Amino acid sequence: MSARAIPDLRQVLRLMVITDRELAGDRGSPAVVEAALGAGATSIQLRDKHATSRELLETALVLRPLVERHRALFLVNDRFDVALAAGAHGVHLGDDDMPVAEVRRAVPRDFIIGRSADTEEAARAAEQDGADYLGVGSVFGTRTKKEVVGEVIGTKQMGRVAAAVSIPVVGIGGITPDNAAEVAAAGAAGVAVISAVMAAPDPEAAVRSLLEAWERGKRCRPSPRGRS
Ligand code: TZP
Ligand code: MG
Repeated sequence: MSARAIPDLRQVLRLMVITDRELAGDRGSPAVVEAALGAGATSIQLRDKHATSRELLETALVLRPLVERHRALFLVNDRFDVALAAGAHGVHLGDDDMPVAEVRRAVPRDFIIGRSADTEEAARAAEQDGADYLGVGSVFGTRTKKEVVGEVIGTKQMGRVAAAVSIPVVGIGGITPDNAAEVAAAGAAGVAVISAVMAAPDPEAAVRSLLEAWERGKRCRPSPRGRS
């Protein structure tokens, strides 16, 4: 059985919290996720580069009912097979994962596929292959993903990527309550964060601050197509 369909993808992409087992520490990812959802996080992406397939599935099965209770979006990083087995709404794929077009052929029609892209060319290709949204970054410097240290694209480039496609774009990398407004103003449909919530001493307060910043930034954005 898969999770209930998501009526408006753009709306639920506003604030994506990506899990990190180490940063959650003794609290555990499910407790931090629960707090984040309670404060209004709109999407949860399960990401654990060290988990076995079985561990990833077990965690996904713990998180799914929490996410569903809050009518949020539930995605699994890297592994569409685990996402399907857990009844998640979709998967987030990067350069090392199965190609979007292959996954699109293997999943039900309403299964959501996200793809990382940091150039207009990569973004257009992902859209053509069937991606439903893009994760674009690293917008700011981050210490959470080792490979991207030094590969910061900034909000201008993120905005150019967003303008190159018609699917929604989520900014990722180094996003905090202090800079989330800038990401909203640059044309993203949402922000994706790891450390800003998973490492926060008070994840609920962090989510509330991110959402406030988001709304502030959105008001500064020219919206020719009337998108929110
Ligand atoms: N992809 C691009 S940057 C990044 C990922 C997974 C890490 C984001 O983590 P943080 O802590 O929100 O900067
Ligand atoms: Mg990946």
